[in-house]
Amino acid sequence: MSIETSKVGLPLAHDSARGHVTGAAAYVDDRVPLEGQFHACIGGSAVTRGRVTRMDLTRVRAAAGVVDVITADDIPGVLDIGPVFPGDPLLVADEIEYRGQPLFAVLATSHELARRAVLLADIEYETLEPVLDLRQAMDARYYVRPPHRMQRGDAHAALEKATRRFEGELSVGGQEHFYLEGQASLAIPGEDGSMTIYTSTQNPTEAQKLAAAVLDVPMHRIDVVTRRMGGGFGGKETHGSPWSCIAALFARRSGHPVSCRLSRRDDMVMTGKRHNFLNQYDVAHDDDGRLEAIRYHLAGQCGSSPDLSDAIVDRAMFHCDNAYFIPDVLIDGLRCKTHTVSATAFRGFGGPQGMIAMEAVMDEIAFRAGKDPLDVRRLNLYDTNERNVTPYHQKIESFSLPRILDLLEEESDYRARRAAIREANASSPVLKRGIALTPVKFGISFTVSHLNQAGALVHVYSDGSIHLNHGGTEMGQGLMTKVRQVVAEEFQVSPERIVVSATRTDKVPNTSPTAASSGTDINGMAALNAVRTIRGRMVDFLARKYSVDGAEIVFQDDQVRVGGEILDFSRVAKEAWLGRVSLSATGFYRTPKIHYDRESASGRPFFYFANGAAVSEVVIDTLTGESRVLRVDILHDVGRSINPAIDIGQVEGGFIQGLGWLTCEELKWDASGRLLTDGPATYKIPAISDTPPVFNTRLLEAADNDEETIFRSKAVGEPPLMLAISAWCAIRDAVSAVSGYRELPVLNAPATPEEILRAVESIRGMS
Ligand code: MTE
Ligand code: QUE
Ligand code: MOS
Repeated sequence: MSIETSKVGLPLAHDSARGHVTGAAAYVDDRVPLEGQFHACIGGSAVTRGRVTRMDLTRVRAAAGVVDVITADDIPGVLDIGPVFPGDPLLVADEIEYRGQPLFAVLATSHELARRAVLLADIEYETLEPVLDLRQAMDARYYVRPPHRMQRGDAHAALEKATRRFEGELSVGGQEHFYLEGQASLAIPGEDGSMTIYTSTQNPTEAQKLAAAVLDVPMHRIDVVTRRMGGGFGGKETHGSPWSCIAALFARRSGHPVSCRLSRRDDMVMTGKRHNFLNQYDVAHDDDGRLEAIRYHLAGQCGSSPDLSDAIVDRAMFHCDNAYFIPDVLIDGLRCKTHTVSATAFRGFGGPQGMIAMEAVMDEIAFRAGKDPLDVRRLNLYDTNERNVTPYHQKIESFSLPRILDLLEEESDYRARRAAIREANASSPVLKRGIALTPVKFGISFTVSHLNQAGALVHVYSDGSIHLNHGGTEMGQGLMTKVRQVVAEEFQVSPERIVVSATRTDKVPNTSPTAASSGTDINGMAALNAVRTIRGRMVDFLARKYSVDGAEIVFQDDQVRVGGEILDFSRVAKEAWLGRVSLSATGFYRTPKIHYDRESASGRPFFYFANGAAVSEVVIDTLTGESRVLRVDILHDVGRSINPAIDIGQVEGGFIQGLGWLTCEELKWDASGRLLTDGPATYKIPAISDTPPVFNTRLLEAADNDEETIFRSKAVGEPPLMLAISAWCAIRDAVSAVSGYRELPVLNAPATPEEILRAVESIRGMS
């Protein structure tokens, strides 16, 4: 493969980039309303925990424009749409478990009229005492799922005989997805009980399966179509399905097309967020700052139902080592139940919540050992020889972090800047600066093995144009662009020749959610597999027709060289068609090498690891608690990048989203369980002005993947979010400066101005 003809590695623009900025890229709710289209709106509970004793919907039914009203009794099929375990009734039939939980749904001639009608419900409740606090749930052992343990060695014994030992606790906040496009679905009834559902989901197969279950029809009656989402971030993995099910139900009952899109407030109240965690650790280390043992307690607040919490708390447990070898380790993961909306997937899937605990531990060890935190991090880093076994017994076989840390330390001028900051802080009483360099090691693969599969469908038309379809969904991350480059590469044609169409369950069935950063890895491989089938047929055909050896047939520059002749790719397509060669193929991929036994918590859950590191420099105002990020340097390993422009976009976007999680985004519920932060006025996501004024993002050069991934690239979607932990560590470093570095304060996440001020006050005067 010559460099000139390589399609992978090109910084192509996102294939909807123009559409995104001009508005031509259509989202579900942008469709021109169909003739007779109705609109659904959901009525939620006004109490946090309890039961309905009387529900009078007479006034709702009589309201202007109302066509239909349904409750749990009107669901013909399955009521509980919990994705893995039960616990998620589509409409409450029994106990109410959180404020805003859907009780009934209204169908009206317009969105506005449906919303107005919902307000007219007359409902009486019997209330029960809710559990709202994570610590309270933890103490009461109130769980949505049983605890789970991982261990290697004997942490208890190692801790007992340790000379240097400390305990600590870190509270880590949740996060609202705040996708620009909220949850939206449109169900269009067809012939013979069939239904087509256009929906903003990361998981079309799940939407199909659940609509079928709720309507009590086989899956083949439901087609789900997803062209793109205006952001998903994990919030549309399972939490898009209730709304497509409601739309499908009403569409079935009315025979009309039905749109169900949530208002921003309903979206924030009724759909799940990132799990907040309470992390406790008991740590032993030696005089040099080398870890000896850790005992972790990681408690995730799961809300009212299991949803994906088993896998999410597992992923927190899988990442509480981050990049460091722990000789003896014991990890308990708790899935605590509270009467709040069920927490769900969010970029990193529990990984960030586990990883930040380890980075807090690293800083504390450095503080106690009197060393630069970077030296302690390096000292504890995994290697590929002996200090290479994770708490789940997977060996680190290949590790780019030592090289990344060397390069980044040098390029960011870390040492000199740390010294300069210390010096400057000594003479700056109000403003204090801080700096931190933190690594990320993130396991790639769904830890639930069966999800690591993908399918694709490729057609070559007789004019040489190519149609590509696969099971992954586009949420802005550039998946379609990258898989298109894969197909272009394998056919050696220009990407413009290829069109990627909407993800559809009737084209590629039984797909996994687009999640775990594996979209390109698995769908790219499935597409490659399909292309190889078609290419193989073309080669066989040309070899016969032109009496040449297959080895003499070369695809290059939108052409095919057949012995001495050069044919245009479109001519080959046409000749193959005339020769009655099938130019359509499915492709399939299953990730190799992975296995995991959850019972013994050991195996090789991850095909490989994605790595990166960041240096953040911050300044805090010790009188107001405000913070700013002044400079960020990132070096991230995406293996051999398929599209460096898109990958850099993912790294920058992920970092900023992580920065929001750790600094300004704070979810607040009142004492009765009502979400107070239910709109942009009260929930603060990072603004463009929060972009660090110096923001150097680079992909690791000469990077590779030792595993046979798609063109040796590495997944990029989630890992960069955790690079923002460097900013949180830098803020903690800045607070420490208030005590002349004699104290290292507890700093909970998010480090909002209030929390920073609290931490400052806690150590002020201790110098
Ligand atoms: N990038 C954009 N622009 N929008 C998104 O919703 N989701 C993230 C990440 N990057 C997201 C994104 C999450 S949570 C995941 S798991 C991956 O993209 C999914 O896509 P991939 O597997 O194709 O990387
Ligand atoms: C990472 C992920 C997911 C995961 C495991 C990971 C994920 C997801 C599931 C999951 C688990 C069990 C199920 C299911 C999905 O696991 O996104 O339907 O039955 O949905 O390590 O991102
Ligand atoms: Mo991403 S949290 O795996 O959708």
